Amino acid sequence: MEEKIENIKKLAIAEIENSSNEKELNDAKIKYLGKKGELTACLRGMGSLTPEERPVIGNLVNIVKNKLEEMIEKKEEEYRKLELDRKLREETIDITLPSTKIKRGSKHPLNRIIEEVEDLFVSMGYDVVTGPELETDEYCFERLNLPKGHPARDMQDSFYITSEYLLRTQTSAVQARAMMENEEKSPIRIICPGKTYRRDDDATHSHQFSQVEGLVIDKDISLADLKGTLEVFVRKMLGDNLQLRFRPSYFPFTEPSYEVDVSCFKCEGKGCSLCKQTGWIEVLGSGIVHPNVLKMNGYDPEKYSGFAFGTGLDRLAMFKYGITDIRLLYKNDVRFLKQFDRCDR
Ligand code: 2NM
Repeated sequence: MEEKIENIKKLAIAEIENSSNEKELNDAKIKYLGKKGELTACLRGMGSLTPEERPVIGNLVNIVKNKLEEMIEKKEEEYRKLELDRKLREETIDITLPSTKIKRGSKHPLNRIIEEVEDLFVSMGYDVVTGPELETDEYCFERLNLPKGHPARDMQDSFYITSEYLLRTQTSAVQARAMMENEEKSPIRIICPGKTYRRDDDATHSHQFSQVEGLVIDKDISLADLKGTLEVFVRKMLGDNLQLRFRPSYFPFTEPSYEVDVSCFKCEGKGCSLCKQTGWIEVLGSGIVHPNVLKMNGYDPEKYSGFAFGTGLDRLAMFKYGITDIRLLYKNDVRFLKQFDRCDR
């Protein structure tokens, strides 16, 4: 019996020492010390021993058991350390590596233009007003003196959602709202920048574009106010020395109406490809607010008069930055947008 135990001890020690991972160690533990283990079997077999032998063998088994347990514990500790080392090595970060660069966005050229326009008009006492892009027929057309049957209402030109709702074709809808919402019917001085929609799509037209429209209503507003204001506006945006030309035109919401041309900022009026050899470039629509528009939005045309104007911000951005395809303004390609960073003053 003693010999058998010594034998088990030798084999167990060898197996524990030769184990190369936690699993092998655990297998050895079960094999020798488990419930059905070889050493446990020795204790069970004590019944067949003489009373004299029992304490001797019992003692021996316990000594061996303690020795093996001690060894296993040491080994387990070793494996735990190895595992911890491995984990630490795996999770090590090299704090001397350069960090990943945070990519900075850049301001969209249209936003640059809008901010510049807003700054100018706010400095002259205007409010900036915005409104919904989904508009009603009432605000987009009816209240702006565009009665049913007017060609500008054509289904072919506008995005109708239902027979009553459409994507606004111009930001003047916001101005009709401002007039209606002004319950005291007090003077108004506003600009309305924003997105507008028409069924058009080529290098110079986008189905979605951006506009800014201005509206001033007060007592004794005249064409002189309109001309002075637009002169300041155009010269601030496109150049101090530019000349303006007011050309009679037609808009349903103004009477009289004018298209405003600016002397070509590329050839200074001599004639070039940009101005199509005319020396002039059309930049704005404008006019004296039609009495019907005042009336329909609650203002007394006997008491008040007003002027209004509108321009495409895309065109303005294209002129100012020399962009030749309007669609570039709506692609949001960072390589395109980045180029305007150097326009920061
Ligand atoms: C333009 C040209 C001419 C305009 C008119 C109005 C309002 F609200 F008074 F009816 N807002 N904007 C207007 C006038 C817009 O854009 C080319």
